[in-house]
Amino acid sequence: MRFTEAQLQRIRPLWDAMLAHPFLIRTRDGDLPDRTFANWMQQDYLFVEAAIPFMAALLPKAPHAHWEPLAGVIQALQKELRLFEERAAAVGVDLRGAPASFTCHAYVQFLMATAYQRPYAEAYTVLYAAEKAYHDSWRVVQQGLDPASPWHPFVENWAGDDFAAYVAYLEGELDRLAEQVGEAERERMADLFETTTKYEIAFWEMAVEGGGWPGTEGGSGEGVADAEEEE
Ligand code: MP5
Repeated sequence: MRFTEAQLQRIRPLWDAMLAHPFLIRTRDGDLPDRTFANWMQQDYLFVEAAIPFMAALLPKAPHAHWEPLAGVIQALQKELRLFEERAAAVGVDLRGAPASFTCHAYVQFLMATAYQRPYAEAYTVLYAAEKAYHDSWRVVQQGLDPASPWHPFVENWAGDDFAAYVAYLEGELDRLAEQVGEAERERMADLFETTTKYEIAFWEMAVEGGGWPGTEGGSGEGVADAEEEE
């Protein structure tokens, strides 16, 4: 069985829990408070910004055949930042209005540590898992979100055909890399696949619950903002 297929099968309950997260379901159903969505926008903007140095750190480890595709990803990330900025301006969200949440900070540190400390196949596993997670997650939102919603451009970005083709490409390459390594290395790749999925769940959770740090009061998530909005 292909590596990616085996991993998705192995962690199916975790993957399904991610896809059933209330952030996605409530966004799909048009019933998520705007403040909660804005919280995700602010944090994901910081995440996407940090994904650029992550990709750049992968380049020196990559086979030559991956240079052009990886450079293309960096360009796509720049375009994605413009999408956030355009949407934020349209709905009056200040993308620099909040510091990185504990979860965003931790996830970004995990990305960078993986890129710098781990072999290419392991770091590439994290890239694939994060991109596949976003593709599948936004496809859930796609199955119901009003096309007139201000959030629809995000659906088009991650659930659309171009992104699907990119994820399929990453999947094929990751399966090839996994065939070329030994069993111990494949196990480390499998571990990172699972850890990345857990970070993805934590990210949706943070968007809903707020971006507080241990030892500080709450955050700017639903727990705090909802009370005001829904009164
Ligand atoms: C992605 C993202 C997708 N934007 N945010 C998180 C928390 N996980 C995955 O990555 P990209 O680079 O925006 O396509």
